[in-house]
This record gives sequence, structure tokens and C-alpha cells, in this order.
Amino acid sequence: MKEILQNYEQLVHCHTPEPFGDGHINDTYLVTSSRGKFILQRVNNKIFDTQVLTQNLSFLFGTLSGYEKEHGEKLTPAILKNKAGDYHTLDAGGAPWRLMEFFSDSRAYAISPSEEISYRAAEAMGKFQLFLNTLLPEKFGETIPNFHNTPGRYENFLKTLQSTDARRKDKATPEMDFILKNGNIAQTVQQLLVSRKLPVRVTHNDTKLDNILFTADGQVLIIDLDTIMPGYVMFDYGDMVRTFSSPAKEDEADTAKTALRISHFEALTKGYLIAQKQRLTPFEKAHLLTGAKAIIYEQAIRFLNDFLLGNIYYKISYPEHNLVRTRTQIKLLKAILQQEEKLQSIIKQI
Ligand code: GN1
Ligand code: MG
Repeated sequence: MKEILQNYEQLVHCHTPEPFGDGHINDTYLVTSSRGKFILQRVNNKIFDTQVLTQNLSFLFGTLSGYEKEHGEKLTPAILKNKAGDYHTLDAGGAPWRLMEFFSDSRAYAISPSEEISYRAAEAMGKFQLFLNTLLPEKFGETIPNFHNTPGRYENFLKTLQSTDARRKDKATPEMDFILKNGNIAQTVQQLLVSRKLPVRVTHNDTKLDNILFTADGQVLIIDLDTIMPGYVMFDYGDMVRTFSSPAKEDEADTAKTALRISHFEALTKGYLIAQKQRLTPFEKAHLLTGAKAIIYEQAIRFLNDFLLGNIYYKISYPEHNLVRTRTQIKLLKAILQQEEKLQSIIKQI
């Protein structure tokens, strides 16, 4: 890490960086120097195609500040260039590091504390997508191929079932059954994508509430830009539904606590559509709820798959962590499936 620090003028005479935040994938630190506080992040090069990622982000940040000035609003913390003038610095192991602006007294939420927060977070994501929409999808590569390929995730899960030993599977029988019984969700996505009726746009792809920062001076900023790549807005909307609407954490062990708060669903949908209404095609709007079902189903598969494979992807704090996470996703998806008509009519009315 010392070698990385030397690449930044801002970090001459700094204290030892301290671990920061709750991300499941990258390593994030808070670093204090005589020039102030900064966020230092190591991108996980086992998970991301880092060459594509650094190119995507150079391109994005190249146009961002002009857009922010034009619209009089900041959208995301800036990445500070290194001494060589680059946004990322590679370490000896080939992992990119970056230094970013830090906002003191800012906060992100694992659970939305109010409808107002749900509304404002979704509105900020909607505005961020308006910026992303000025970028050409052809210019962006996939930092993780097939990231939101729900049918592909389902196929992977079927393969995992064949290779996993019985003892591990025994612990997850009801969850495996639920995924198998609801394979139609993956099929619907498959048909939708094959129909090519949804426009491909540059999207964020990891819109969980935790990736939206509320600053002390009232700004709402989007963070975690590593999965920005060509995609579909329904997944970005879907991951907001997944993470804003439950009153419990993604890894709440007491499944009774996970639920769908309709008032938050409504607030986030309003906030998102206020920013997006003029731009979404009627077909995209009609399929927002498809995106919510797909992303929650997909997330359940991803956690379960990781549990069955022995926890190789997500950071965990205890052996059954991914299984517990799977259960919250299933509970939430059940709640959506039970109230589908009502939810669809809320979207329609806005
Ligand atoms: C990961 O990096 P983080 O913690 O913001 C994951 C998302 C999942 C999320 C679940 C690159 O997001 O796809 O939805 O965990 N990111 C990647 O909490 O896989
Ligand atoms: Mg994050």
C-alpha cells in the first residue's frame, strides 16, 4: 500500500489508512493527510475485468465534470488523478487503486429510515442515469460479463447443484426448492431480452441503497461505479426496490423481520420516475416490476450459489452468512409476488 500512497501528491505525510465502509467486494480505506481526508480503494481484480473497468471510468470521468457544471449539480465523488495524471494506479499484483473525495459527516444506509430518504435516493439515481444516458453503450465494455444475466445465473445454479456435496445441500433444501420452482422468472427475462424490445443503455447495475451517499450539506451522491456498463434500466430500478423497501438488513437472520414496505416502494418509484419519466419508453416502464422480481430472484441465486460453492465471492462474517442472505431475498420476493397487481398499479399511476 505504501507504494500506492507515493503516487499521490495529496498523500505525502499521511497516517496509516483505516478500513472503511461495508462493501462486499472491494477494499476501502479512509486516509488522513496534511491535505485532508480521502477515500482510498483497491478494486478487486479477481472479480472485475480491470482493464475494461479503468477504461470505462476514464471515459466516464472525462465527460462527467462538464455535465455536472452544466447541470449545476454534483452526481458522484470525484476520483483524484495520480501524479501521472491517471484515475487509477496499478499495484504489483495488477489491482487498480484509486483515491477519491471524502465527505465528512456523510452517510449511506443499509436500511432506509424514511420514505423521504427512499424518494431522494431514487431521484438521485434517476438523475445519475440521465447522465449515463448521454454516454454511448458501444463505448463501454463489460466489467463483469453476464452480470445481470438472470437466466445465465439460473443455469450456473443448476450446474452448482450437480457438483455440490450432499451435506451442504441438506442445509439449503427449502431455498434450493424455491429457486427451482420459480425458474419462470428467469425464463421471462430470457424472452424479454431475446425480443430486443428493451433499449440497451449505460446503467449502474449496483444501485443498492448502501451505494447512495447523503452528505452533510444535503447532496445525494452515487458511489460504487465499477459495474457501470451496458444494461437495462429495469435492473437498476429493481435493485432499489430490493434494498429500499425492506425494514430489515440484507443479512437479517430473523426472516420475520424482512418485508415489503409499500410506502417505500411508492416513494422510491415516485422519486425515480420524477427524474426519468420523460425518457423511459412505455415498454421500459411496463417492465420495471419485471426488473424488481428478476433482480431479487437473481440475488437469491447468487447468494445461494456462493453458499453452495463454499463462499468464494461475497465477504462473509460466518459460514452460513450467504444462506441467511438468501433467505431475506426469498422472503422479499414472495412479498412482491403476492402483491404484484397492486405494485404494478402504483407504477402505472405515477
Ligand atoms: C455487491 O460491492 P457491493 O457491496 O456494493 C455486489 C452486488 C450485490 C451486492 C449485494 C460487483 O455490491 O452485485 O447486489 O453486493 N457487487 C458485485 O449486497 O458483485
Ligand atoms: Mg458498495
